[in-house]
This record gives sequence, structure tokens and C-alpha cells, in this order.
Amino acid sequence: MTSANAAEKRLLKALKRQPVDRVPVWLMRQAGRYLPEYRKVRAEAGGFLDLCYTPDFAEEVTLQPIRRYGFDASILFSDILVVPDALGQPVAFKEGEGPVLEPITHADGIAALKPVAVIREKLQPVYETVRRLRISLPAETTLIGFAGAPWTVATYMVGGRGSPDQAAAKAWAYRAPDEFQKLIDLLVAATIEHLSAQVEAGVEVVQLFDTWAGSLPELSFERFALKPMLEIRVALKARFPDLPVIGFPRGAGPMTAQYFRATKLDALSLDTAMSPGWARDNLQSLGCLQGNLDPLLLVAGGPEMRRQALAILDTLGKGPFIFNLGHGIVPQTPPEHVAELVEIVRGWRV
Ligand code: 1CP
Repeated sequence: MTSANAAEKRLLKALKRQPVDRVPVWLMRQAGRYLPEYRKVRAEAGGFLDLCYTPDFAEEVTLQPIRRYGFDASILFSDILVVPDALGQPVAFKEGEGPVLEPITHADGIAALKPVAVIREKLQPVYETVRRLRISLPAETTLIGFAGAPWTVATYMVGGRGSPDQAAAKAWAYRAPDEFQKLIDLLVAATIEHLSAQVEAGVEVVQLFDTWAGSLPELSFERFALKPMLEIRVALKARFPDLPVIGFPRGAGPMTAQYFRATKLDALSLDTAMSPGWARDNLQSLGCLQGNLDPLLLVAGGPEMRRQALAILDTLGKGPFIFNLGHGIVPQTPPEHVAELVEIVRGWRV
């Protein structure tokens, strides 16, 4: 049968602005701690990075949400911080604490990082996971690869951990912008290599997560969020002209329109705070949109989740559109609410 044919995959059709029989759906962080079967494999793997770097484990946890819910897309199980880890800035994931790195705060620290060529070598297990997934995934499921956007990855490399205000990276970017630019340039090159290797191994779409884009003022946003994304998109399209690229400039507000126009990405993932009506009027003519149910509505479930999911579908569902959350699934999400949400999206018709 031809169901394996890329031309027929619902998610790829939406990304190429073609008509679909129903709105495709997948959810950010669809694999993870809210699933008991994930927690079991995680305990077996030991550390979080052991999970990411062991293809048997990473393949299994990628497939878990597909088995349960039959999403239209599967996102490779990995993390945005495997890039600094590969570049020689080791990342530790401490239980209940999130990622911890030895912060880089000076130009010497950038110079001490390994050359970008190590990415393909060090992250071999990630690409092996991709090759396995292309065989094990159902024919109708699109495989999405990903990376963090340079600014967001830099906030962890400079701050040494997640922070509410990204103050350490901003301090450097404002005190010595040209020096900080060297870190961004290195991350642009590393991200292009990492995503290219994922595509060569079999991912069909890539998404770039700029979780902290919205904390930058406009002029810094243009330099450290928009411009690196444009460079990455241009390089990827030169190598893989048909590859759809999705961006997630979280919190960018009205700057999102300029970002979408300038980067010419195929799709934009909308965060929770973005108005679907504004997005329809200002963004949807530029490409496919994805989003943007509040992950906490998924925790609550019930009539309010249904009402707000239907409102998003009624506003954006004519397409091009992919249903998703406005940010990742949180660990306290009841798995049965995810099943309920998927039913709501599948049952909706233009
Ligand atoms: O088991 C655990 O304890 C680890 C929890 C976890 C998981 C499941 C982390 C640690 N990373 C992941 C996987 C992950 N991370 C995926 C693939 C799984 C999927 O989506 O199904 C993806 C796409 C990411 C992306 C990611 N990692 C982002 C960008 C998206 C976002 O959520 O904003 C960021 C900022 C990270 C860093 C990171 N990794 C893990 C945590 C807890 C964090 C956030 C740290 C912080 O700022 O507090």
C-alpha cells in the first residue's frame, strides 16, 4: 500500500499547505514523566542522558505515546542540551532540579569548546535512534527531529541552569554583544550539523525550540533570535530543499509576525498566550500554524478543556494548521485527558 508515501502523511500535507481530511495533532513533550511506562524505562536507564544516548531506551519512549494515542507525529526523544554536552560542556540532570552545567561566562570558555565536527561523532546514538524509528513507527506517523534555538541553548550554557529571567546570558549579551555573538555563531553551526545529521538519518520535519525568545527586547530579539533562525533555515534548505522547518519563538508576541516573514519558516508553533484570532489574521497567510492549548487545561480536563480546544479549532482549523499545546505537557497531566483531547481534535470538522 502507499500509506507509507510521504505525500499522504497528514502532518506533512498541513506543513505544505495542502488540504487534509482532518486536523493533524501531536503534543510537545508527548513522551515523558506523565506516562507510567516512561517512568519505568527512565528508572531502568539510570540517568536522563543515558536514556537519550541509548537507542533501545530512546526508541521505546518515543513510541510509547504513539501506541497509546496514535498521534500524527512522533518527536524524537532527546533534549536540546545534548548539543552543549557534545561540545564538551557536560550536562547533568539532577532529580527534581532540571539540567545543571558548569557555566561559561568568558570568551575563554567559548574557545575551549570542541569544534562543531564532534557533533556527528558524539551524537551517533541519537541518529541511530532516528534510523530505528523510521522502521518501527507506523507508516502514517511523521517523524519530527529537533534542536534548541541558539539563544535558548546559550541561556543554559551561560547560566548553568534554567532561570526565570535568563539574566546571566543577557548580562553577557548586553555587556559584550560581539563576544556573545561568537557563542551564538558556534551554536548556529552546531545546530545546522545536528539537524542535518537527523535528517540524513530519517527525520521528515525539524522543529527549533526558542523557549526563551520572548524575554529579549526587540533589538536583541532580531540579532540573537531571528537572525540565527534565518541562517539555520537558509542552510537547511540549501541541503534539503523539501524539509519543512517549524519554529517556536515562545513569548515573542507581536514580534512573531516579523519573525515569520523574515525567517520564511514553513510553520510556527504558537505559545499559550498568543491569541488564535490575531494569529489567524496576521500569521496564517504566511504559513502553517501549530498550537496552542494551555498545558494546564490538559491537566484540568473536562468541559473547560473541551471549550477552549474547540475555540482554537474553530478559529484556526481551516488551516494550514496542526493542533498542539502552547508549551510542553507537564508531569502531573492525567494520561486519560490526553486521550480525551485527541478525540476532540479528531472529531472536529471545518
Ligand atoms: O525524565 C526526566 O526527569 C526528564 C524530563 C525531560 C524530558 C522528558 C527533560 C529534561 N527533557 C525531556 C525531553 C525533551 N526535551 C524533548 C523530547 C520529548 C518530547 O517532546 O516528547 C524535547 C523536545 C525537549 C526540549 C527541551 N528541553 C526544551 C525546549 C522545549 C520546552 O519545553 O521549553 C528545553 C528548554 C529543555 C531543557 C530541559 N530539559 C529537561 C528539563 C526539565 C528542561 C527545562 C529546564 C528548565 O529551564 O527548568
